[in-house]
Amino acid sequence: MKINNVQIECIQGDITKQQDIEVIVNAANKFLAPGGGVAGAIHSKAGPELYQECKKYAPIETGDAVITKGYKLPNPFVIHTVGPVYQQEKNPAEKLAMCFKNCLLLADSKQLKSIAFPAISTGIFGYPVDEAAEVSINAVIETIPHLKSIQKIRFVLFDQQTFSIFEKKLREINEGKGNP
Ligand code: AR6
Repeated sequence: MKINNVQIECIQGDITKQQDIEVIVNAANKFLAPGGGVAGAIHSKAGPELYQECKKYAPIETGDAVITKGYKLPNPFVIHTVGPVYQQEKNPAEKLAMCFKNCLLLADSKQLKSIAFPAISTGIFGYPVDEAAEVSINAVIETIPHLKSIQKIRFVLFDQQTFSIFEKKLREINEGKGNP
């Protein structure tokens, strides 16, 4: 799908293996500590220097985003954002949308051209995938008109089910916009 010349795509895969992307997004915790899921995979591949840098910026609030180097990852940069814990947040959709918006604006402010997101909050933080897909894709689409540098936005979905839900949602939204 293309909006204002920005490509949005969904693939099934591992966020730590996106060779052609300048910045990957980490579904972090407030302390920017390694943890499990995406954060565990990113920190173990990047090496211990990543957490050393993260400590300087922690703690951060839900919906906020900070950027670090990528160290041993194939990507020069990582943006860390904290998604909402679905059962604990009063307005999880608003917070999840903030994550996407803040990550995109931060990457854009660093003149980066490509960014990859995981399905933030849909693992340990318990956000239902169907709802998260709708909120996440719409947040990306709404932010695109504010971007100057970003040309490619990729959702990297780990398992087949999450991938199919995101792919279906992206297709529905695209068709709803009158695109073939
Ligand atoms: N690449 C892409 N997606 C992945 C990968 C991977 N390597 N590994 C898991 N996923 P989660 P959250 C998927 O739990 O819900 C951490 O401990 C996973 O299947 O990583 O935002 C942090 O430190 C799911 O669909 O993130 C926080 O404490 C999605 O990525 C907490 O978990 C998000 O799962 C954050 O929880």
